[in-house]
Amino acid sequence: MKIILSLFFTAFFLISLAQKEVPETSRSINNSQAVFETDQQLLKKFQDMKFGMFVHWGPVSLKGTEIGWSRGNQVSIEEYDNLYKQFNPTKFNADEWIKTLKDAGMKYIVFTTRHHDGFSMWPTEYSDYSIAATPYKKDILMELKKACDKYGIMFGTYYSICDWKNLDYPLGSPGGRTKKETGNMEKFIPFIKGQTKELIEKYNTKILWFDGEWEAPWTHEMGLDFYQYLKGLNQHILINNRVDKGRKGMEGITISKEFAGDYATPEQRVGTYNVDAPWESCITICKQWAWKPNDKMKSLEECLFTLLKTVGGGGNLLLNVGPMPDGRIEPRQVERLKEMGNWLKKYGEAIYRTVGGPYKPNEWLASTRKENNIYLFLMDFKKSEVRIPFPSDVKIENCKILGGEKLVFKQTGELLQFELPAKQNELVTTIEINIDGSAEDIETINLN
Ligand code: H79
Repeated sequence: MKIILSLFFTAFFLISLAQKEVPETSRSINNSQAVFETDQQLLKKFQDMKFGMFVHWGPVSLKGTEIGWSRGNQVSIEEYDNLYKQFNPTKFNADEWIKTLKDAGMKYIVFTTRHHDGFSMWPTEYSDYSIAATPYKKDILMELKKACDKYGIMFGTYYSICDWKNLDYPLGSPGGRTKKETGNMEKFIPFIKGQTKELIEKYNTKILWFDGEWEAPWTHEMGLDFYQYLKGLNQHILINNRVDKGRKGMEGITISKEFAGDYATPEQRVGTYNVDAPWESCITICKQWAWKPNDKMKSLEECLFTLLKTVGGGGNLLLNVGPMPDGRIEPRQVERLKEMGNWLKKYGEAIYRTVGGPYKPNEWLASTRKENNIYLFLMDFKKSEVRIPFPSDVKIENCKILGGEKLVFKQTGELLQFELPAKQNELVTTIEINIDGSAEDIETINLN
């Protein structure tokens, strides 16, 4: 019996070796000479873009429930894991998506290549549970990548570290609350390294947006090692802070030297003002990440104010859409995005390539600055007179409605006052203040 068993295990071992060769994984942090740092030029380019599209998509859109989280919850595991057999988004058109994105004034995309449910949205050599096994078959990811190149859009990929389906990953559905006997991180890590290598080398992804790092099987050491491995493949990519364990909850705007990650990722909220370290808020246009029929959609006002408060606070906004099972982005969402784009066409000079502040955003005011200009965004502002603190040692040369009329202003001590023209029929009144000197040198100003 013992002999039979050992023969069986040897055979099993040989078979697993014969499977896809996995990339070298043993680069240890402790004795590694290589310490890879953020590509500052790329980071600057990223921060200048301000506005991107997050896309959460997969076979789960057929059910209209939440991606990953509904597995073993609203949808049984058995049903969830078989949805791919019906996933056939015949109306998917990468060109149309990227045109929609561009018309929205967005400059980059982050697309879910593999969420917590473990389904790969590209034909990967490391798993059979992928887009290649659907009736659709086609490489959605490559089509998106090509459309991004055509329209000058930065291409980025979301990738979940946790995988509640994969037997090598120790936790399972629902929501990582069950344990798998077969869990083995030493087998799992080569799998995620192999997959992300494909994203870097075959799809030339510029952003790796990790998630699912909060679960216990993933450690700080693994995060550091993974970050170094990826930067070793290509130093000119950005990796969010969820590659490591440094995120403190959903706020998490800090990045530190201790933890790996090029920028911070507050989720479903505008990050707290920080113009010294890079961050990006990811926020859904409706309520769910993945498509849900008749999901409550945010108003233009809400979308626009969210963008202004985010950019005014020093961050980027990654606004999420969940495409439908037929491959289209929902028309009402496309319409909302177009409205954002129309506003940005008019006022984009006060958004792109700016720095947040000097005012810490509040409910009615956000601000940005560039060279010798300060831009103020008055949101839902009902009064005709603006009175705000302003440094007395900074000389104002000019004050006007952006793209419009000049305003008469009064600067007394630490106070700036000006009257607004009678009729303000835009959601936002955008003011441009020219100063004598660099606006970026002004200290942060707190509003009451
Ligand atoms: O991919 C998106 C989410 O699935 C993932 N991160 C973003 C980018 C995410 N990770 N953690 N969370 C979301 C927070 C978890 C929130 C939950 Fe829920 C509350 C899980 C279950 C209840 C949100 C609401 C998800 C399902 C219902």
